[in-house]
Parts: sequence; structure tokens; C-alpha cells
Amino acid sequence: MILASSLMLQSDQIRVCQVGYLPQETKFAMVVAMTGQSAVIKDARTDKAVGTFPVGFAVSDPSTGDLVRPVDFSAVKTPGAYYLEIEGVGKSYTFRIAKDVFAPVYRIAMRSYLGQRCGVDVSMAPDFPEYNYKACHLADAEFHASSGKTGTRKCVGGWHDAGDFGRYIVNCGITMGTLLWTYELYEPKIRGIGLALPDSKKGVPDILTEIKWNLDWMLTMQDDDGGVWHKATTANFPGFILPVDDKAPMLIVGTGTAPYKNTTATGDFAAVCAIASRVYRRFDRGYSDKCLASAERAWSWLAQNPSVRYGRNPQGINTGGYGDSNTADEVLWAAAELYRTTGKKLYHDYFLANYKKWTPTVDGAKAQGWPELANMAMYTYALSGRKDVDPKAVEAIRADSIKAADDIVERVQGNAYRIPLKVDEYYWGSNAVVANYAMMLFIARKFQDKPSYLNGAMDMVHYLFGRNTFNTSYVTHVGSKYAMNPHHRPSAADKVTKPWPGLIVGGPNADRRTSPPPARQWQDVAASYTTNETAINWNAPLVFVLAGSL
Ligand code: 9MR
Ligand code: 9MR
Ligand code: ZN
Repeated sequence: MILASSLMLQSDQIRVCQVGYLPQETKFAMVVAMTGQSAVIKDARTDKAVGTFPVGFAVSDPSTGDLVRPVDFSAVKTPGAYYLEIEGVGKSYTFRIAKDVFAPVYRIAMRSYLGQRCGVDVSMAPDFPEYNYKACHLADAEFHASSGKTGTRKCVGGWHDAGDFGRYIVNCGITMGTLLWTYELYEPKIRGIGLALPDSKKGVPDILTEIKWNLDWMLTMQDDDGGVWHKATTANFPGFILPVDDKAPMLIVGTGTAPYKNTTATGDFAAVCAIASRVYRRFDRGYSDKCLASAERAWSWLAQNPSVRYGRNPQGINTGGYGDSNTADEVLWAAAELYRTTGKKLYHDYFLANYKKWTPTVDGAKAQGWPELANMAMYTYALSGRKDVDPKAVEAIRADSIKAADDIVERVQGNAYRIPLKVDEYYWGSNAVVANYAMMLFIARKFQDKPSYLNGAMDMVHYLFGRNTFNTSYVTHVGSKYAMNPHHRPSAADKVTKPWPGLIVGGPNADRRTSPPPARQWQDVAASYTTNETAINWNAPLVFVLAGSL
């Protein structure tokens, strides 16, 4: 009381979203100190109190081992910058309340893809000129023995997958689908947010220019028969070097036995190219046609090869596997996107004959992810807007999506940190599982817009931005305290202390260990590739949700 607030120290025991909150949403802080009955919210510029709120009863959280006391300050709706203060404990980080509070974060998260570009000089200027590297991986790629071909092929461009420099078609599937959908669903919201790309084009939205960088590379990975190779990587992961110093041969890798291409990669490719065809149509008809032709050639290959898996890496290849035992969801997604784009009976029949294999069509216990594309298939069918859709199928997907969203919200509300993860869901990339659940709530809003869906999705965003057991934002350069040492080669190899901007790290990964509690199993050290790597498929649902929040 006598202590001037400016002398009150920041406390890690009061956890808020370090970015902020939307005016209309519910607003919580999580307190792990057991002293203090109320929290005062103060204006960050004047240090004047604007409200006092009770600190709730302690809830024990099995995922973290924390005892958590919530503060509900939803009543504060006036835009501004604030912090919370609890006598005897300290103060929280500063956060904002504003309608567009996530606009700069959308921009930085989407711009992170510029920093993943392969085959071109990269600079994060004008925002972050200190992050840059020289064009990498420019040599022609060699056909690895597993690809069924010999010789070399031009295969320049695309995005580095993650903290490594591999380029993997399967992981491009969900990544590109999610980013293209961000544009399709939220174009009016992101219209005004330019990305200041070196190759920004007048009249073309920047997000589409960035996405095209990776799409152009994907197109180089299709064989003449329509099938698509699995990946382009070196034989082994390089050390912690800059991309330009990675001189090992770039290899086009296949399954090792005929037909060498596989169904998951080809299905993902077909779906992505089908979406791209409709999205780019307004801007470049020729490119749109080219994407559609590629997608349809991929479909012909799928029809002949519906279940070719990429199991384990072929002999001599030790980079990321992205092996997936179930090929059916990728094919269903390809059919759904091709139907949505073309309206052709062939694709429609395939979808209707197969979608019922998933019951429910959308399940609140499972988020989409790189090996799980069924949700994408269902959503795109139900949102297609085509006149000849099967009303029964649309209604089933609509009802299941709402039920799934209700289940997710229920788990959020029952969880001390307000996220839907069950205790056993802290596996590799758990932060993206959270973001993908948030995306499911945002898509459910297209079917029925309940306030709890927005609140629940934003709760998950707040978790990612520091309202968690580490009081740390999992996205680089976002929030007051953020992950500093991602397993990201350019961040580790360059001379800049801070990591490259806008990257979400994988997050807690219990990997079958029983202690510490699962959500505590994250380490902000560069060596921890199982918890602290970054990846293009993890940033994508974050971009989607941030765009949707605008
Ligand atoms: O650095 C690699 C990272 O990019 C991958 O995601 C990860 C999993 O495939 O593997 C990392 O490489 C490690 C390798 O698998 C095992 N030896 C240690 C390597 C990390 O330095
Ligand atoms: O995201 C992938 C995760 O689901 C897997 O469990 C893990 C191990 O196979 O691989 C992750 O993907 C990595 C990929 O294999 C190589 N590039 C980095 C990816 C993120 O760590
Ligand atoms: Zn490269």
C-alpha cells in the first residue's frame, strides 16, 4: 500500500497474455502465488488503478503440477495498455486491450515464412534488417536411388521446413492448406496488412506472393506420371550452420521401390494445388490453370496408387521422415478440394463414397496435423458453397464440427490454463496442437458463431503468448519474455543474439517420460529439437487464428 507501484517488481507468478486481449472477449490471468485476495488492474501509462478483481480459488493442474488461481477481469473493455498487481506478490507483464491487438503479431508470424525461403538472398528488412543470409541450395538436385530416376533436376526455392533445411512435400500439405485458407476465409481482415516482401507485387496480396514461393518449388517435385516425390533434403542433417554453408548434395528422395512416389505426398500436393488454382485465379489465370492441371495429374496417379506409404527413410537417408501409415485422409482431402475447385462429378463421387469412414466426421478429441487431414477434407466440403453439394453430408459435417467445438470449449473451461490439451497430448509440437484446436473453433464459427468459440480460441492464443507455466511466450519476438534459443539453424549460426522473429517453437513434449509433469517438459535450449524446434506447419495455424481474430 505504501509501496509505490513503480517499485513493485515484475512477478513470474502472475501470468497474462503478454500481447493482450480483444475488448469483447473474456479475460483471465493465472496466478500461482497463494497470497493476495485481489488483483488491481492499472493503466500502464499513468499507473492509476482502473479496477480491482478477486483472485479465485486454487485449482490443481495435473499437466503442470501448478496450483493455479484465476483472475477474471473480463469487465475491463476499454482499449489501452495495462498490468495487474497483487500486493505482496508483484506485477504482471504489460498487455494491451484493443480490437486489432493481434495485427502486428499476424504480420510477424506470417513474415516468418520469408525467413524460411530457400534459394534466394533473404533479409527480414525493413522490420528486422539484422536477420539475413545469402542464397542457399542453388545447385541442381540429384535423383537419389530411392526416387526411381537418375541424373539431376532443377529444384530451387521453397521454404526450409523448420530448424533444418529440408523441404518435405507432406509437411507442405497442411502448411499450405492452412495458409491458403487463411486468405480464402479472412482476406478482408488481412487486406490492409502488407508484409513488405522483396518481391511484393502491385495488385497481388502479399500473403499470396509468399505462399507462391513455396508452391513454385512444390511444382518441381511432380514426376511426369503425376506422382510426387517425398522430399528434397541432404542425406543427413547438417550441423548448426547457415543455409549457404550447407554444401552437401541435395537429393530428391522417394520410397525406394516402384512406384517411388507415395500417396500421402501426392494427395497433399493435389489438395494444395487445387486450392491454389481457385485462389490465384483472379490474379494470374495461367498460373491457376497450371496448378489445376498439376492437381488433376496428381489425382490420376492417386487413382492408380491409393495406398503407397512412405514408411521409413530409404537406406542412407537420415533426415525427417514424415512417414504416415494412413493414406486415406490425404486422398479424401484431395478429392474434396478438387471438387470444390472444379465441381466435377468424379471428385464429388469419391468424397461422398468415402467420407463416412470417419465417424464423427470431425472429432473434438483430435486436431488436424501433418498426418491427419480428414478435418481439412470435411471442412472444405461443407464450406465449398457449391450448388450440388449433398445436404446430408454438409449437415453431418456442420453438426459434428459444432459438437467438436463444444467439446474443445468444455476442455478449455475445465483446464487451469484454459487450453484443451489432455494430459497425454503433450507430444512433439504440442503448441501447434493447441493452435490447431483454436483453428477448429474458428472454423466452427463459420457454422455457428457462439461467443464461447471466440473466447476459447483466444484462450489458446493467450497460452501461447505467455499465459502458461513458464510465463514465457512460445513465439520469438512476441511478448515481453519469449523463447530465446530455438532449434533453428539460422538463429544458432548467425551473429545475432536473439532468434529470428515470428517463429513458434514446438513446446512441451513428454515423449513417454512421466516426470516432470508433461507441460513442464520444455527447454529453451537450442539442442532441444524435440521441444524447441520451429516448423512451417506450426506457424500456419497460428497465422490462421491471428488473422481470424482481426
Ligand atoms: O537437427 C535435427 C532437427 O532439425 C530434426 O527435427 C530432428 C528430428 O528429426 O533431428 C535433429 O537432428 C538430430 C538428429 O536427429 C540426432 N542427432 C542430433 C541432431 C541434432 O543436433
Ligand atoms: O513434426 C514432426 C513430429 O510430428 C514428429 O514426431 C517428429 C519426429 O519424426 O518430426 C517432426 O518433424 C520434424 C521433421 O521430421 C524434420 N524437420 C523438423 C520437424 C520439426 O521438428
Ligand atoms: Zn536453402
